[in-house]
Amino acid sequence: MDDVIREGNSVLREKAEEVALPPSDEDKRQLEEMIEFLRNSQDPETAQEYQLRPGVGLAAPQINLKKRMIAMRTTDHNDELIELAMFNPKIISHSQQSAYLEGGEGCLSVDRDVPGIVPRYARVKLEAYDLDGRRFTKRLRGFLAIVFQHELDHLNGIMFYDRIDEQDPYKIELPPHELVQRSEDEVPLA
Ligand code: NB4
Ligand code: NI
Repeated sequence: MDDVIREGNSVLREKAEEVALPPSDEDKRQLEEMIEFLRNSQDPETAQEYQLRPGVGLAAPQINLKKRMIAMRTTDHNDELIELAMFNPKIISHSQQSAYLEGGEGCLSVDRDVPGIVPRYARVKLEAYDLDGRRFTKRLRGFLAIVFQHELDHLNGIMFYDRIDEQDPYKIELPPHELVQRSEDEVPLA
């Protein structure tokens, strides 16, 4: 069950390939297995049995598949269970505003703590294809938006700690409206 590959495996640094649509039976089975993995990881019984760390998301490269597939399983702000299986997901628009998880991020492919702020978009609108190969769009915010961006990064070979500021891991970006503007008489003449 725990076939999650770890840091150091170059697959985690590669760009995953688009899945041909409609998805093959094998692609569908693999994506379903990713959802199943998350369910097992969140069930104390099976997690114990297979020695799984709990996960709310999984990207195909983490199980050594160079395919653009993402699974998510968590509750939303209304405590409603959200399970999402996506082929070829992408962000079609996003907020200017950023957000981050207060406790930082972890990764099932990283067996160590990496402290620091991982800046993400606060809200995203995504486009993807479901298990039946049907296109859909969805707006995400809060925790779900952050999980999605963590998984999308995996499809592009990006690890969460790539986004932590090396010099100042707890640096908080200023929101755009607080961007400091020079007064006009300070602007150098061309
Ligand atoms: C992906 C997440 C890391 C940060 C924050 C958190 C958990 C993961 C990695 C953003 C995305 C997996 C995929 C959790 C977890 C809170 C909600 C509901 C009930 C247990 C669950 C535990 F498990 N990260 N693990 N890490 N990854 N919260 N929760 N709880 O999921 O590496 O690329 O079930
Ligand atoms: Ni991860």
